[in-house]
Amino acid sequence: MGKTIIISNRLPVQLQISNGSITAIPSVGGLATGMKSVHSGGESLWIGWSGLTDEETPEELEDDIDKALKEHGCAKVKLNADEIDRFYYGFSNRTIWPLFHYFLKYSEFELNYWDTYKAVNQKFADAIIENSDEDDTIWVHDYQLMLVPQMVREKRPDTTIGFFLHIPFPSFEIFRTLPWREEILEGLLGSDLIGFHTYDYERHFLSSVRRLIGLDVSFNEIYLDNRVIKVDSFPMGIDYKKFRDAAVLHDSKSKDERSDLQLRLDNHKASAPDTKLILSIDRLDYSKGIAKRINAFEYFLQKYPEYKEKVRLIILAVPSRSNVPQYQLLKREVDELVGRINGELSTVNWTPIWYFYRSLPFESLIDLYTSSDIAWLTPLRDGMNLVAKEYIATRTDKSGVLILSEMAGSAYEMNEALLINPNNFEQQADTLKRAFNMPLEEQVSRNTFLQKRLERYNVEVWANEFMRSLKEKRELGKAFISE
Ligand code: ADQ
Repeated sequence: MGKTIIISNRLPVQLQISNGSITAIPSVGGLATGMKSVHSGGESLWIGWSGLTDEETPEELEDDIDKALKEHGCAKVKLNADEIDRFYYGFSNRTIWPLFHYFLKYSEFELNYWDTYKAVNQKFADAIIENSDEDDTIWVHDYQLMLVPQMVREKRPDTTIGFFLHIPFPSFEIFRTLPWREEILEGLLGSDLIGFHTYDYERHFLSSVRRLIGLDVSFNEIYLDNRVIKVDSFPMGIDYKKFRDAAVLHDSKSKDERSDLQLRLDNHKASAPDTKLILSIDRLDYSKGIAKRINAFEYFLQKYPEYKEKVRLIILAVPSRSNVPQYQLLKREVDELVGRINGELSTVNWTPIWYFYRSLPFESLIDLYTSSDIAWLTPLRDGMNLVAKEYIATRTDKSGVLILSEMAGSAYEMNEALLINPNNFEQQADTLKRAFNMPLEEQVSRNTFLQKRLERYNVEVWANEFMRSLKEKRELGKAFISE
């Protein structure tokens, strides 16, 4: 039984160089947490980019960096600034990301980006070959590395390879516009198991495989040469206990122990008890529908002016990919919209929108989740959307209303939320009104179901289910060969 090799664009640690010494700090993101059960002890290795380009890495520290990474079970792939520019900001985030989120007009088809994407994927595949044996199990993550499975398969025909896509897989009609569509599919088909968040993404992928490369597909299996490739959906969960425990701890804090943000939120509640807080948290990304949400909020206040001074929208946007032009434009648009609406509608006692453009520490996220009466998440497309799940997990008294876009993968599992179409302002205005007036018993009843499901299908279960399915596939493959 070999070890498990995990591969993602970024490693689950952050390197910090100060005074000539290196520290590797584990990341706290969803993926890093979820993989804990898979990535533990000496049984696994995580391969990825360290976050420092070659230009930012002092040569004399290379060995120390490798040592620091090794302590966390990690090994790095070296990338220079040009590669990051064309592979990460280029093909990954200016070609694939917009296309897979149905923003066809933003998608750039640059040969230059594609060539670097191939070269960098080859670097990752080479790092896997160098660091693994034939009987290891390999799990490749996400859209930056879609060619890796096939590149590894060429050198290691019998190794077990799984791939998970964290973003949507678009419908055939969208996917077919990509000049390198066959190469991407062939890259993915190097895997034994390909996982998606939802059944629809799985269906779209199978349809593209059938129609673009004419392979035999039966139910969720693809037949290629002498191999059978399984395609399945694995909806990603959250670390439910972590959010739950943090919320319980938050509830137990005395006034002295409360953060400044929490005191401000408490003051707000105390000074205007019949006012409700609506929360939205996202990376500042055009796929998250932030600008539309602000417009919809303005529309809500026009349609139902009686809610002026009764609601406040908190927008927490974490800076993201700020050297891609569309993200800069979006930043300007959101800044202007918030400025205009606050300028036009604010009164001495009321600012309709509180806008934070920054990453906040975990404790502050908990302050916001626990203090908000409504969470309003309106992605135009979203692979899953973990914020929706995090909000529900922190509601210790089961109060709170989740308004969620039906375009988010999480909407498939969160039927008790109020599901909306983010392009329909009329529906959203009415839904906000409904949320505002929802009886507590109804909130409790809806959230009871949601919490039970989130607790059961947490991120650890997600990772274990994927690994179980991959190993099962390996055993079946062995039985098939020995027959
Ligand atoms: P993201 O697009 O990043 O992930 P999401 O699933 O919502 O989207 O995860 C965001 C994470 O960042 C959450 O855990 C949230 O708590 C955190 N976060 C957001 N704003 C923050 C802020 N200002 N400060 C600190 N933390 C903040 C991609 C896909 C998703 C998919 C995930 C996992 O786009 O669709 O759900 O991967 O597969």
